[in-house]
Amino acid sequence: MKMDKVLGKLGIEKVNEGAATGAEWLKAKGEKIESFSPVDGKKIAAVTTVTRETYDAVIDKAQQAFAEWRMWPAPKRGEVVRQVGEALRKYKEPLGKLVSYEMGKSLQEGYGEVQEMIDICDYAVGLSRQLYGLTMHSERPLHRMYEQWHPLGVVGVISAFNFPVAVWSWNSMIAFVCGNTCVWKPSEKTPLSAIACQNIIATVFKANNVPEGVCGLVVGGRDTGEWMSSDTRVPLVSATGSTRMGKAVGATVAARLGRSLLELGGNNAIIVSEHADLNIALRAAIFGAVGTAGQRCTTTRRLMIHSSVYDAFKKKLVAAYKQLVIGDPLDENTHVGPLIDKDAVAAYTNAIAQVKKAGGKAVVAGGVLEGEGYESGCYVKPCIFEVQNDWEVVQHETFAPILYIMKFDVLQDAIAMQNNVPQGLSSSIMTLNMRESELFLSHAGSDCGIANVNIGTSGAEIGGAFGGEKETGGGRESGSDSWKAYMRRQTNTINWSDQLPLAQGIKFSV
Ligand code: UN1
Repeated sequence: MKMDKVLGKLGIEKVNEGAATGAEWLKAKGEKIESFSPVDGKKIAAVTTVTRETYDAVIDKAQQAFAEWRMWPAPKRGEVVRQVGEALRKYKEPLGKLVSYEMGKSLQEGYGEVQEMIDICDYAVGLSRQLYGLTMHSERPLHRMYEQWHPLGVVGVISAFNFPVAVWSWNSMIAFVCGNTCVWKPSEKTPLSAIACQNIIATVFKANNVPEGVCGLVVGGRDTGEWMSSDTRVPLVSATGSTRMGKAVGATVAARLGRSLLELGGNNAIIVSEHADLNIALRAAIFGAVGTAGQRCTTTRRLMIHSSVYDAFKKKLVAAYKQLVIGDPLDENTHVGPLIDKDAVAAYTNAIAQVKKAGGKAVVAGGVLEGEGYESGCYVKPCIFEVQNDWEVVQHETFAPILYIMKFDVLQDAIAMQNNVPQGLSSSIMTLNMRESELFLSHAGSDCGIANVNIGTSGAEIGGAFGGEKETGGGRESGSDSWKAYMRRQTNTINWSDQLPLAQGIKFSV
């Protein structure tokens, strides 16, 4: 594939300065970071990171722009976002290809990610006419009470490499219709996909005379994230990534009593009941475990299989894993692409060593692939181990295609096992038995933010609220009423009488 052509279509060859206030690119002066493709190990480009000075300039501009942008009627802001969705439809092919090449996910998933951006734009357009508040009855005569939702100001968005563009759009498109301005710090592992998005959105914003500063970009490392977290000019920081990162961001934002919206690690399980449709369970488990090479926060990491179907299901898994094609993600026949970089490969091999040390039995062995097509050193074999849930390594999220399987006899035990991890993002049960599925979905069931029946743990639609409990961070992004996190609620009481009665019947006269 001609990547130069793809980059050209996305305007990357012109601008890679790493800081934009909107359509305007600032001359960044920080260190250069190089973006290497895990697909073939080649350098795609070097991007200049921001210094504190450039970062401050972008935030200042975002603050100034907010004063104007918040006065645009929400449906007018929605109209601009509608046009962003149109532009993304136009650029779906090159942007999907760049995501696939820079991040390493399969081309289908690269396109799927851009589709997720288009979907959230459509959703945000409708939402721009539905930022509803409640009305209440006042206890005082001739008084009226209601609540309004107002924008917050500058929203900082910190995103991870694994969904280099979609997660930004979930946050930003909703934040925009709510009247906020956004400054995005993308993962330093995928800066080019971010620059491509900035170019696309800036063109649409410029054509609509959106004030410069509504959509900013700061490419940088951990220090940039720290500046954002401690910056009182940024009332909300929405961060997606590892639990370690989220704890640092959450603590720093909390120290200044700011707001954070955290979407962190998962340790997602599927329960395969004795009443499961095993063919559906198999497909869901495999896509969940090896899709995106195990690098989704919703990746299926654990399977609890009922003892009566355990051997049969294990056999099916082994047979299916043998069919997996591992290789160039831009080739449509490939199922599993590379991991993001060699550090991720080291984490994978390290986790396997720990599993083995703990006594885990390999059902499908792992290993790093070498030879033709695997020169980048980032390709690994998806593997399966029989383990126990309470092992340290099983309790942690390793961002790689390692699937842990366990046996159970009683559904309640499987639910307890599934809940007995520090994370609480996604979960599912495979069963055709209504009593089992209702138990799983009940308050005595899954403790996760997402609980599914007869579909896997990954691949959520944008219409629902996305996020989870415990070490997953508690935040909700995307659909349902997640928009409320990007706004501040104001309660208003209006007196249209000629008296001043006090609430609670208090008498006070002077
Ligand atoms: C993530 O991995 O950070 O549900 C997000 C899914 C995708 C989003 C994953 N829609 O798997």
